[in-house]
Amino acid sequence: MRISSAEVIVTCPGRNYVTLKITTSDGITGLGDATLNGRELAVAAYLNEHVCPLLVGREAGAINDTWQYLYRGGYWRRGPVTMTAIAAVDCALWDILGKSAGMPVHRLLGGAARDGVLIYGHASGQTVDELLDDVASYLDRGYRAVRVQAAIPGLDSTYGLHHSGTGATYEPADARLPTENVWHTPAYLDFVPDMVKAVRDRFGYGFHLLHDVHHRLSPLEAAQLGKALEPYRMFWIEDPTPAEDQEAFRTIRQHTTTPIAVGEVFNSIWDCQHLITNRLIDYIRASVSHAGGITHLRKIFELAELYGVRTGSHGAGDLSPVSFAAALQLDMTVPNFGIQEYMGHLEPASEVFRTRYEFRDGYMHPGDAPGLGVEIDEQAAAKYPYDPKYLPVNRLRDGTMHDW
Ligand code: EZ4
Ligand code: CO
Repeated sequence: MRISSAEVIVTCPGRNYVTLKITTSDGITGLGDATLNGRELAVAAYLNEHVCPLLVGREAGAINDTWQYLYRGGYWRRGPVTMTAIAAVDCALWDILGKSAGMPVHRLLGGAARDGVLIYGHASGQTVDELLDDVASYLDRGYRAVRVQAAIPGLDSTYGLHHSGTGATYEPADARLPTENVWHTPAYLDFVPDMVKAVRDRFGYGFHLLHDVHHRLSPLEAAQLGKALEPYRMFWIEDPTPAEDQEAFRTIRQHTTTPIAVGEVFNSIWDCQHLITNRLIDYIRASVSHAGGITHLRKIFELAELYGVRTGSHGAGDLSPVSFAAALQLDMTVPNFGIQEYMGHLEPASEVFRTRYEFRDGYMHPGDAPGLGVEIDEQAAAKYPYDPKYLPVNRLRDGTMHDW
């Protein structure tokens, strides 16, 4: 079974998504998510210009060789654009293999190691009261794990909040040119422990509680936050510092027992080798679509297993339903699974992507459909043309650029 064509589909049903569709000589199609928020067309061009021509004629089942061919053969290794492109090819080939075998991908990976995938949802509010109402709605719907974010008093804007009143998940890439946010660490550190305390005071400890710091703190500030949150038994704090500096996590580690998750911006095992092998983190957040696909993410997860690090993959709305379906397939199989982020997708995404996964009692179930279990409606996709949008940027009050 050989690859007969590889096409890139760019569409904007609620937000921009880039999807790779590979077709074989037997007429089987496979999908891979190639979306890189704010840099979508770079990956589309990388695929169209430099990868799709290499795929035609290759054996579709040669997933390992194709991965190595694109990674080693490209000479210029790693990086988010390259690794997102390779990921899309990898996921599409797993999808094809599953469909040709008549099995969901998790069975090809050795079979399910659990009954379902624990997910966490995103609760938020412009005020703590609004956040509490949102947490209540997640718990009412059966969620067993909730991420909490609320507007920080004294700052004009805060990342990671739903758009007020719409009830829809937030879309961080919100403007034709990057929105400028202003950040002030003392305001944040003063607020977050009170916010988390309010959640535990109202709802107790019978569910997992998470919070995303979004790379804003220094290691010592992160250590202070972790200590302040210890009484509230967090499942994790996420991305406490920018993680290029892996050794910096030792400082956080030495000062707090609050678990640490990191890695949504990682694109290869080399980004987290030191963090994992030195046991500096508790959860690795790399995703199937930004870290080289199922083949490479499985390698990261297996390294993590050796060192007692569990998985907690990124699953924001800018990873398409194709990515989420692939994540669930892998999550089902790894022994050291921790949790999976599930932010959901803005409509009309469900018109373009037909998914089979189902939410029940706090868990997501990938279903038994062959392959990844997701299809694309190309006619629907064509109705929603690309709409360029950037992620915001962040400055301190004196104008200094800060991490967003
Ligand atoms: O900012 O996916 O945990 N989720 C997040 C996301 C990321 C976006 C970046 O494109 O931090 O909201
Ligand atoms: Co995050």
